Amino acid sequence: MRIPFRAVIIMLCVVLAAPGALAASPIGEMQALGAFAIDRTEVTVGQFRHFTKATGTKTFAEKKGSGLVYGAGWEQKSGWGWRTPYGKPASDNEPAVHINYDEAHAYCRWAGKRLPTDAEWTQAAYQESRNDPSPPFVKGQTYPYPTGTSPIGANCLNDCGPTPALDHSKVLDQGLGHAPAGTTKPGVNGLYDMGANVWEWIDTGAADSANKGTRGGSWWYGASQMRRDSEASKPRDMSVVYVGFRCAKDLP
Ligand SMILES: [Ca+2]
Repeated sequence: MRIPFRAVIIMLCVVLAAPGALAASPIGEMQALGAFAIDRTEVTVGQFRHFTKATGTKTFAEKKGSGLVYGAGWEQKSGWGWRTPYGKPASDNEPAVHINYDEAHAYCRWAGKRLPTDAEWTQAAYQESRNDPSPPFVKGQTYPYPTGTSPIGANCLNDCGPTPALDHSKVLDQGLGHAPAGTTKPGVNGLYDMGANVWEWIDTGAADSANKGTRGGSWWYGASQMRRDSEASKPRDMSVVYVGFRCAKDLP
């Protein structure tokens, strides 16, 4: 079948106008939740690679040549960054980490999105809003964990049952490391890894605030960090092996 030249130009313009479309999530893009939608998975290495190529971005951790992990206090690990989270190249479906707040913010803006607010993130994580949720979830119900009534199925430290985590324990003082995005059990609102895997930057405080919020805990922590009352914040310029992000956007 021949495609008219004009149609090709129109299709090309649509793609170029929506850069986020070039970086589709591995299991479909976003979940609508009323007035906003949120990414179903943490932003991946493959998605972040599209962003760096399109914008020429070099992250703070890349410029410094190292990223942080907590061992005997904070430790700088040479050669750790979003391409090489534990010192070796990551697959495209792994969560992008060693990304600081402003870099996460810039990615979401490039993708036509933004970082979620704390209210949006917590609604998405703990309150089932789908009209026809998959069992055992019930519309309107609020859950103690993003995985539901129990933390089982998340990639956390010790409390969450079997995990699809990639085993990087040889280079860590604690824990196994992250799992590829979207490979743990889907939770409230069909979202993956809102509890644990990697902490997620959220848009909190004043625009110029030195510290920004993170939510959900990570593979380095037990299930208590996955709960709603577990609020945390970090310096906005911090690039850490267990901190990543996902994006949200307004719906018309
Ligand atoms: Ca997470």
